[in-house]
Amino acid sequence: MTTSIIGFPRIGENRELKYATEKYWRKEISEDELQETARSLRLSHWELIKDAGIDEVPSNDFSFFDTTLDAAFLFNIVPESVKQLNLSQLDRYFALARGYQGDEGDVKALPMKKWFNTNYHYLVPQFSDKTEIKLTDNKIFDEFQEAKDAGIQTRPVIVGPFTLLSLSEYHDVKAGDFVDDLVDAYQTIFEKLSDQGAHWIQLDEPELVKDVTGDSKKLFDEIYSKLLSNKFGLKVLLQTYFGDVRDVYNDLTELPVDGIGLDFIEGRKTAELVRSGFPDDKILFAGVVNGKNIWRNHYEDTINLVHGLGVKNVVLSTSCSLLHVPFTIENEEFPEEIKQHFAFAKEKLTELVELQSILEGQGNNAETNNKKLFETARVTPNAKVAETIKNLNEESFVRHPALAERAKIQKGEFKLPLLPTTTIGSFPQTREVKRTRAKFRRNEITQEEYDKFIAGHIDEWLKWQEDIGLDVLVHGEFERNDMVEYFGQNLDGYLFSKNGWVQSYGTRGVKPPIIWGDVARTRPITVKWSKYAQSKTDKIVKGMLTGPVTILNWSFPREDISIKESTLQIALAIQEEVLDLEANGIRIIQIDEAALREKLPLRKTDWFSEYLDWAIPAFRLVHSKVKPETQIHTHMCYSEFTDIIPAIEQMDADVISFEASRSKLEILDELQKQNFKLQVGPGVYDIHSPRIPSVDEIKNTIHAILSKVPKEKVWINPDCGLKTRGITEAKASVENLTTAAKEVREEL
Ligand code: THG
Ligand code: ZN
Repeated sequence: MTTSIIGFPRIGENRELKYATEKYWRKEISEDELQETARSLRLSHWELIKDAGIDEVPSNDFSFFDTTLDAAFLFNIVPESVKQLNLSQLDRYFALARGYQGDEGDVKALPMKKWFNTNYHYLVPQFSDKTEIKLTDNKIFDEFQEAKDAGIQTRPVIVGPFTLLSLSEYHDVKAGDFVDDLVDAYQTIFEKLSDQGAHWIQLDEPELVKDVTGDSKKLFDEIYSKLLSNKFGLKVLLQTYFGDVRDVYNDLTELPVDGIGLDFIEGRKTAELVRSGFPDDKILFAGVVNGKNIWRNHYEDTINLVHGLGVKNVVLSTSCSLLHVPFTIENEEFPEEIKQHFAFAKEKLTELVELQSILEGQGNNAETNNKKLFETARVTPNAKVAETIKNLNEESFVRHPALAERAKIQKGEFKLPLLPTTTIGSFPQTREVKRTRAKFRRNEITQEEYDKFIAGHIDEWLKWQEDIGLDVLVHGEFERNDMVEYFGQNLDGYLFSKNGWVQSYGTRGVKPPIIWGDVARTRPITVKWSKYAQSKTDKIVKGMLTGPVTILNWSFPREDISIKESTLQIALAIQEEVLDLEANGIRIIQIDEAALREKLPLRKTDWFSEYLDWAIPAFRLVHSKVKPETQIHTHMCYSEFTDIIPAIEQMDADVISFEASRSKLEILDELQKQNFKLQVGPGVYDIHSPRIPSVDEIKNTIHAILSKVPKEKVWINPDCGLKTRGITEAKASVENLTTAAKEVREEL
């Protein structure tokens, strides 16, 4: 039995790649210096994997930004505007990733989307009638050679053709138009790698864990029957992850591939499928070590699982790329009793090797030590929380009176004008703001100094909001780092790593907190600053909270209790906060569910039973007890929720704001068609770009909204928080927004 992994984090133990890349963008280092950093990271990661005892090491899992973008770049799926930029190959690549504005022209970045059910984002390749598929890059070959020269035989990895075509966007063309050319290009890769001395290639096809039926199944069949007609002597590993392949399992086992990679962690049916029969002439790459969470593997369960499969050739592997977990636990400062329960990327390599030894009958110590970890209770349950959850009944999740009745009461209460204006919550997190928070954290300034700084910012921004005539104000969230980390730091049951960075997109990372035990609120979290802000103005200041589903989705969850149970615990904590805000005079409370859509199961059949049936009630629990006159807002990033509109309605908030400007307000048609009942604030401009929208542009957008949504239900706001924007553009944009709203209001 041997071991392998699907991919390794590429940013480096101390985010070396992030810092070098950002320096290169600021022109502080040369391309050669950046390439040298990249080369040394790749080499050290290959050596680390090999030295840990992993038998088969992947290559080309490295990327300067995103591996889907790498594939698009390799196959020449590049818009004409970018091809024409007279730049180096690397700078054209970065132009695709980040846009380009300069002497050579003005090019927008490719759109970015969530990578399946993760917090990682990929860039969406764009096909048009100008797209001509051919190999125009050498990265996959160069990296194979680089490893080979260092004495390491690797298995090059690339996004598979089915997933690549399925994730792309098409302009006046369709995926089927490109199958032949794309298959030719993949075969050329096979041939070249084979010539270079490669034995294997790994084609990542996570798209296969979705519903693969109808046209999608046809596309898959067409691609693979052509692609595998000649492998040029290479062995092909067809790698899937993030679920099971129930729709195509029987097809896969009959394909002339040499290895099939399956996910035994998220794939609920994987074991059952494999037990139904797996061919002796193929190798099962069994994803038994969780690539997405940070808990130690339960060896006994894993060994029993592998034994029970009855498969002849097994390679032990991870459930997905280790990209989704931090680099190593070694640099963390948790006490040993806590640390021993965690395995980050590097530690997962050791787990695979130990599992291999145990399966070969030699892992006595490892087996005993692992057993101990699971023998005794890790945490003491919080009896009070358990009792509260036990006593929840249907009524606990229902707010009274019903939406329409509340709307009437709130109308009388707030006396807001038509098209009320507001913002999503955060204002620019300038270097000064971040630095001051850091100083406070390191005890370099006193609580009084820090409070004075935050209060000063709130005062300043409240005054600006009043001056430009916004209707519902916010305090600006200057005291918060990340919208999840901040709440975690104020809840019982959470742990925080010092260096547990996970790539979110490009050079940007997040540090997901760890849910260690039962979650409970121990003290007010946001009350102080919301109350302060409200005391400073006669206008209404919105309270700002993160919802339970988003807090859970952006944390590393427990594996000893269900996600539903943890979410209910978080919901109760946030419920206390909501009621505390209300008791302290906050009359509008926004509960963000930015990540609600993200963890929607990849298969439609699982949407309700596996997710929405508990996620939506968890949200309702948070606000079910507020007074009729308290208005509940929610906000969602990414407007791809046309297919779950009834579920969104069931969240039973009074107002929802969402990103709409980039999706060209398509969602409004759906809202109209489905007679959506909530008041809505479809973002009227894109905050992800520094560009300032003009008054006329915003007025046009407002008119477009009013043609679909009754004017009594419309709110006017940007499409997301302003924390990543500079002060100048943030202010100018929101000023134009209020002017536009006022002008349209006068027309009505
Ligand atoms: N929080 C969390 N997850 C998220 C977002 C978030 N996922 C989706 C979306 N927002 C991703 N967007 C970002 C935007 C900015 C950053 C990260 C993810 C970012 N990161 C800094 C970096 O990598 O330099 C972190 C700097 C720091 O805190 O020291 O700017 O909002 N959980
Ligand atoms: Zn948002």
